[in-house]
Amino acid sequence: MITLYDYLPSQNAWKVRLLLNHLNQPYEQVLVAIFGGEGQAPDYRKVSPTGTVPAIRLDDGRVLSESNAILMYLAEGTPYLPSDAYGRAKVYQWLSFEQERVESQIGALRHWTMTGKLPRRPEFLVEMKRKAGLNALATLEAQLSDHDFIAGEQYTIADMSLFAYASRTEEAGISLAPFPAVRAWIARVESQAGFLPTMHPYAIDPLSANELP
Ligand SMILES: N[C@@H](CCC(=O)N[C@@H](CS)C(=O)NCC(=O)O)C(=O)O
Repeated sequence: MITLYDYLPSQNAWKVRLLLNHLNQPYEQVLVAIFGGEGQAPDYRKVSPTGTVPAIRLDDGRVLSESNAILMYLAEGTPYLPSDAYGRAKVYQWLSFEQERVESQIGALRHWTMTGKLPRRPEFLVEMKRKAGLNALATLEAQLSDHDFIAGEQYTIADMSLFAYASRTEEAGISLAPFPAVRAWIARVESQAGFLPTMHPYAIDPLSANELP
């Protein structure tokens, strides 16, 4: 059975929980107190070089980190990752977009907003992230106006990855009202068999008010 190194409010980790749920694959969960410094412990850095969650350990002891790399690995041979080179590359295109334009912008804003750190951040930085988040949503809106799912007509790990933060923009202080195609896509993703509705607020972790080590 695989082990998932997890932190419940992490939407990066939720992506992996979602795919495991779709695949009906059992796993052992090990919680990592990232705000308590456990991510930076030398033993955990051997599992995840950056000290972040999610990470997985396979039955044979091999480890893998970075949410999208884990999705690629676990989706291999399933309907959630195309088998042809172009289809896979298209999924990878949107996974790269997710990391650069969504996770690191909307994800950061959501973290700062939900844990009360926003007022401690420089105003220009918050404004940059908000603008970048809105630009990312406009890109998604254009793509989803022509396609049911982000990489084409098939629900893939690109949708799972993007959903993690693009569906939580209100928690980052960004309204989805101007993005009807994104809202319709959110409803389509939520209606997929095996969708995982449970997500956790940072408030469940009293340590989350701390800065990350
Ligand atoms: N690019 C990474 C980002 C992972 C990440 O930043 N995870 C956060 C939780 S959402 C974390 O573990 N942060 C702890 C830290 O940065 O020390 C991924 O997609 O997995």
